[in-house]
Amino acid sequence: MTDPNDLRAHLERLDAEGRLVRVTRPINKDTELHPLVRWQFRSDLPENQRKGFLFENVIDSSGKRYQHPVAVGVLASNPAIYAVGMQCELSEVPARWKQALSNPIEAVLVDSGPVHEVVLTGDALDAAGEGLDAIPIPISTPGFDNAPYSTCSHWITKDIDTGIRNVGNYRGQIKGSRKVGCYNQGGQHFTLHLDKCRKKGVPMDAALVIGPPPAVSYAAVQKVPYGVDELAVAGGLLGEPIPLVRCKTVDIEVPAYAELVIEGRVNPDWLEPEGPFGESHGHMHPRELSPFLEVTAITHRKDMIYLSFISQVTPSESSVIKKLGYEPMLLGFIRDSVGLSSVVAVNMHEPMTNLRKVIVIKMKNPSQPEVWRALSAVTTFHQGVGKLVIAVDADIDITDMDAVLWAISYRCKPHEDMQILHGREKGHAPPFHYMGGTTEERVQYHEEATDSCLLVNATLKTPFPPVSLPKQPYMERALEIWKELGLPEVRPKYPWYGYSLGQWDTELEEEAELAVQGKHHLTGDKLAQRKVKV
Ligand SMILES: Cc1cc2nc3c(=O)[nH]c(=O)nc-3n(C[C@H](O)[C@H](O)[C@H](O)COP(=O)(O)O)c2cc1C
Ligand SMILES: [Mn+2]
Repeated sequence: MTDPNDLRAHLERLDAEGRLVRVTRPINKDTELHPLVRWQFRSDLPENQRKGFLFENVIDSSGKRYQHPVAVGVLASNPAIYAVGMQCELSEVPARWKQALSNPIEAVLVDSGPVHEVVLTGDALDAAGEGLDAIPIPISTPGFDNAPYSTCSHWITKDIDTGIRNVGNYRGQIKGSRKVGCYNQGGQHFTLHLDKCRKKGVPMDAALVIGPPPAVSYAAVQKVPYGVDELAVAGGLLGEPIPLVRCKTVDIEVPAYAELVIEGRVNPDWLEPEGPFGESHGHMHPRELSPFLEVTAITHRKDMIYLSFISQVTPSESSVIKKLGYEPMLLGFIRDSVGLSSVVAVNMHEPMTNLRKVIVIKMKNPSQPEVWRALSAVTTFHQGVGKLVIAVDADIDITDMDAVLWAISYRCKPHEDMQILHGREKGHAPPFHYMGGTTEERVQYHEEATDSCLLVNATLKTPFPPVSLPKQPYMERALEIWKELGLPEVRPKYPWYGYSLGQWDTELEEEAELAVQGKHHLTGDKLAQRKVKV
């Protein structure tokens, strides 16, 4: 049973577009699988040539052969793959997000779905090599990670006071045939739900969903406000409701067309060490005390496809998947909530830094107080957002750090145009304390770490001379000749022609015009009239 919005329909679309690599030779999920996909992020392969991977013959270090294939990088190895998953053009993605957030569509309950084709409960979960051990969960960072971790695992829980659902993508450390650790960064909605259960003295029902319709995954990784059900946001992204079925052993509903669901309960009174695990801040995240799920059921499709994200050092699938929703949300916040329509675009810088640290905003004719308000607004969006925030004018290509550094170099005086704000949250980032030691020492990781941020106003404060490149028509004509000559194909890099920045006048304009007409002697004669004795 398939559905046009489910993961396997998406994989077919990727395949049809030549964006899926099927690997049929045996691949060791513990040592080979993620490193192989990693090469497309840690090499000079252009972004648009990255692919999704489907491993059809998965083994492990003990030589075990798994029945089920593993897909990695199929949701967001690059923006084009993300757009396939959203079932729209890449250019339509920001509007889809805007639409989904303002018009979420509630999920609907249905009687049955393929995710219940296989149901394992009770003793069946403990049989050797069955249960969690039958699922080919890869090791993301072989040599550093201490276990296989689920990475594309959407934890569904409910607020016990309101009944409102939350879907958050958090990793799961596979700790035994019936136990999955759950790591939460500060402020995650799963933690808020668990805190409520602890206060009431009740366990928390949870379901870990893997491989639902891609729209659900795109919603599960985005920070939407607390109390907004990410399944309704996913419905908004698709323009139709997500069908749900009731779990077999807990009071949770899950997407009927998911590949796999792990049901269970979290006892709010206990924590266990979890980690280390390779993180998107580009370092190994240390062991911390975290809650864990005690598994009560595993349900999946008969021919389940296991889905994994590739994260760690950015760029990665994790940064691509967040960037495409995060940027429209940050822009919407500054323009609509803060009310600054002079901000016209934002770039959350991705390579190495992950998305939250370095943010460039493009502003159209702002007043200087508007620039400072926009810069500080960025740093209030979410915890840890905006360590280096740079405002530039509308002529700067904010996706090109060379151009941004050009603006900083000439349009910004550090003693006047930079501000350091103190007392900011460090967010999801090192440094961490020593990872060994006793439990008490590890608890120190939870101390409130503070950081600061740097705001950089690199907008023009005064008219500047034009950019020193030939005017647009000359560059365009030259490009035609370039092509005529059969020279290698080039893609323009902005700025590729000169333009005025306010400091130019009609006399200089006329002189340049005379020059291109070969009449520069007229200018020479004119200037001779203005000679002065020194
Ligand atoms: C690949 C990937 C892995 C992630 N892993 C975690 C994780 O282990 N723990 C966590 O707290 N957030 C993790 N996140 C970030 C959360 O998915 C994100 O903050 C989301 O907004 C959480 O949902 P919530 O806002 O409902 O809590 C991950 C994101 C991605 C893309
Ligand atoms: Mn949430």
